[in-house]
Amino acid sequence: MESKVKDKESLLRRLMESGGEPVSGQMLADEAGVSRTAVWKWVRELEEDGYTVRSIRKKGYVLEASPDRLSPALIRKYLNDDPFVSEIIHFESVGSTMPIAHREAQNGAPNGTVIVAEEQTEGRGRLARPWSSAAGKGIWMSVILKPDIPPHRAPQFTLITAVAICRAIRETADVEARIKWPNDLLVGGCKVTGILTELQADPDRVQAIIIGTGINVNQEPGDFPEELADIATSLRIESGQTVDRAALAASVLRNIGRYSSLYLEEGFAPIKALWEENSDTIGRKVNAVMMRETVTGTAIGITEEGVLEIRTDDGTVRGIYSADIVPAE
Ligand code: BTX
Repeated sequence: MESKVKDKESLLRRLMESGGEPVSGQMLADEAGVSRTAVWKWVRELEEDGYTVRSIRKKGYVLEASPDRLSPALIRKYLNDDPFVSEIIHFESVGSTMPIAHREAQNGAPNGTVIVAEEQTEGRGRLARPWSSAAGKGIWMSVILKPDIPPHRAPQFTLITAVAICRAIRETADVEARIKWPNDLLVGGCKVTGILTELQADPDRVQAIIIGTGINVNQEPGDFPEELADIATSLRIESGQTVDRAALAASVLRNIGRYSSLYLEEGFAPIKALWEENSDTIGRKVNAVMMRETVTGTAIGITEEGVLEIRTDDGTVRGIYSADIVPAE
């Protein structure tokens, strides 16, 4: 189905959908109910954004090249009518996409609203740790979900997202990422993705879950700050190839939609199975480092609540709700 032209973004989508065939300026103007000059102005704006649009006399406009950007039109092209995403809000540079998503959710943004930025200047992880979010190199994105569930089930969405991103990375970049409980994806022991789940809730009902995903995509080794050099990696470093960020973002969103629906229809069991299949933690001897104590033992699985179970040397099984997991040997 062709999208209706009404602004610069929808014009871009239409040019993308035409598959290299010229689209007549008059037709675009008629459809949008604006003058041909207004259409030409949108084209000029696209060129200022880095797109190459050729104007062929008597035939119309052709999109010849797109910049490496997470533009909503490009992500939508790859989403290919997938029903999950409702709106994509794109920024060049923000402090963090999280507070923007919180505000949008409070103001009534629907399930499937996405906030994405080329760069974050104050990206953050858990416990207010900084998250390095270099311009044009990764996917710095917050997704608003509004499932009808009680608040205690919200942490399961971190696990749903981890499974979704693993699959998206496999599909788009042909890289095998493993999940480190609860919220990191690793390749070769280095962190390629972090997930931050935040909640807006009444005592018995979730208002909104905000899922922040930070995926290192096209960084090269020297692009990471020194303190991350030994612990972070990117899909480009691992695969040796530049990865199309918009295609990956679309795949992440499609899979978050798919696994959220699976979870809401069938419960946590299928997610648990997928999570354990992709886990880097299960079966390993680990230290679970918490504020007040460290539990050492073998990680044996996760519960329905997403709690990590560790069997200690004396055979006791301990449930871990929140901790940093480090290898014990
Ligand atoms: P986390 O607390 O598990 O991880 C934060 C830690 O990860 C930092 O202390 C640092 O050691 C390391 N780190 C920082 N930046 C990177 C990076 N780019 N790659 C690998 N390791 C890094 C993880 O928290 C959750 C991160 C969520 C980020 C998303 S991006 C979109 C959204 N907006 C926002 O501000 N945060 C989320």
